[in-house]
Amino acid sequence: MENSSAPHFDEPHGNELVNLLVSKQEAEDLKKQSANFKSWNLTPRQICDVEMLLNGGFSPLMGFMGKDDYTSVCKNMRLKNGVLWPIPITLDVNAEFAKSLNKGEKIALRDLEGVILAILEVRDKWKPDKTQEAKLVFGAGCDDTAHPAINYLYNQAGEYYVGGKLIGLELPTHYDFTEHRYTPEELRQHFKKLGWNRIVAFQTRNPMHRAHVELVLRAASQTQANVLINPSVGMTKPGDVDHYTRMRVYQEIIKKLPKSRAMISMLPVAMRMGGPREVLWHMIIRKNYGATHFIVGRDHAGPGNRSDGNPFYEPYDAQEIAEKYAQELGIEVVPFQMMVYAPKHDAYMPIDDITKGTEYKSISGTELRARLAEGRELPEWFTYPEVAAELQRTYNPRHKQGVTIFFTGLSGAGKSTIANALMVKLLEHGGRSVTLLDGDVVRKHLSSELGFSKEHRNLNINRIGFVASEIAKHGGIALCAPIAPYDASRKQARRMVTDNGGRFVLVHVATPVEECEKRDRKGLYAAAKTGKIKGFTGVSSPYEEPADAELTLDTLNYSADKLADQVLRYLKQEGYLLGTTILEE
Ligand code: PPS
Repeated sequence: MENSSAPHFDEPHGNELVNLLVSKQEAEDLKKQSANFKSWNLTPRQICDVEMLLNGGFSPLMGFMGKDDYTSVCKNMRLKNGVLWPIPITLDVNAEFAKSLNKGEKIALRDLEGVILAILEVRDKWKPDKTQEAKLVFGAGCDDTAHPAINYLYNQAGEYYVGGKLIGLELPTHYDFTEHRYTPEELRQHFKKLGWNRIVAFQTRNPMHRAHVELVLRAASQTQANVLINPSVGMTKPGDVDHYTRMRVYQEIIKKLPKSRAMISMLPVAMRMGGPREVLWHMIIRKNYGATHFIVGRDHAGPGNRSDGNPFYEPYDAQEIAEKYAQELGIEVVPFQMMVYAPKHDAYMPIDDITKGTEYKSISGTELRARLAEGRELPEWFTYPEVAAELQRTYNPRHKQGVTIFFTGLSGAGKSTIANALMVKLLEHGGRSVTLLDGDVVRKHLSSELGFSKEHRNLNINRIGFVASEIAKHGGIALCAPIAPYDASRKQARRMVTDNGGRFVLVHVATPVEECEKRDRKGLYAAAKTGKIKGFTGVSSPYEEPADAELTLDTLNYSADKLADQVLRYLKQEGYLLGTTILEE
């Protein structure tokens, strides 16, 4: 999508699209000029926002919100000019960067490879009241980081926001499923070419199954519209099925819909899982992409449950608000209840159409994931064999999944000895590739320049976490045996591994410091006591006992051999190993 004129935008929620991209020539010139600009390296979420701003998916926004729009959106769900807009679109940066900026200054916004996607003309910078934002935008449970957007706000977003207009140089490059990627303008043109003027869009962040096919078929027939399968593929809820797998699933699903009445277009949006507010945002976006109708099912864009087990939003909150604002937004809502399978009729139907006493079935996302992890079949009534096969290709059963076994404990606690014994037992067992990342060995090869300050120790654990996460991602077992004295860095390593699709097992080798001192196999405690070694863990540097260990090992009463068996038994119990050669005691 290219435009030779300056950015423009027309009436709010009309049919006009903002186009922030300048011509190729202008982009080249600006790139040269930008050598003198400060640079901001965009986060993955910010890259999604920039793409949606540049391609007009966020019309009528012209850039990242300034303080006045932001405040008004948080409080009233409207931009300061009164246009309905429910979600703040802000550029969060760290304090140091924010402080270096002056009003009117231009900054280069770069993607992960350093490519300049856009220039931002700084209009505003401010320190937001995050508590207030969470409360106003995400509602009840606004201090609960189980909500992905609240977690992002408190734990990932920078302290400051920078607002200003964007000048688009180029859209982020995508190499995957390119035949299913359209800008709003391109999709509108495509609909025109197909002669479609009634289009019902279906938003999804999950694989689709028989229930969803029934739902879109009903929606299409009710509205006499063609179907747009419009999956969010930017960022969704952590732990969701990756978009590559989902796209392969949608390509199977589209074959189940009447030929030439349905198509797939990927939406590069970063979801916030904001339930009622998010549904309005989705409607604005779909209108921009040319849809005339929008399916809103049960718990639309719901983040799941709060830490106390109660839902963040009620299942039909989003439907209610969608219907309330549909007219203003200029897109019709097609509400749907949850679809369930009625064996008696061998059909899917809305749950309210099931007569009392009639049996019905459904499989929740959690149960689906559990079935896949255990390598169990997905029933025919639930999904198509082609879809099941795609999911099984991605979701290895547990005995094929990557695992990190992360030993932590004081120097001399016995971590390396137990980890070594475990490695040998795993190799004897067979069927798994095993890598040992021992504390001393890592320090020799991976972290040779690091010392033992808190900062260096955390960096060391970060590196171990990174390598372990790569091993786990490729289905291997990583055994790590550093001291890892700080809870936060152990948690960070856990996150790195699990975010990469691996499993993480924390094993606390809980030998008391007095015992380690008594054993003192390397003579380090003696040196630490005399002050020869400074900042020694357990003597002159802290060790934070883990409260989140999956296993705690008692080296006072059991040998390394027995303790390695204990870990092995745990791995078998949890399904990470098939069969075992260890005899039960
Ligand atoms: S950390 O804190 O996790 O980064 O430590 P780690 O990489 O496991 O390194 C621990 C090994 O380094 C030796 N050593 C020290 N340990 C603790 N504190 C200080 N100041 C220190 N200086 C050297 C020690 O041999 C540790 O090995 P293990 O196998 O744990 O005894």
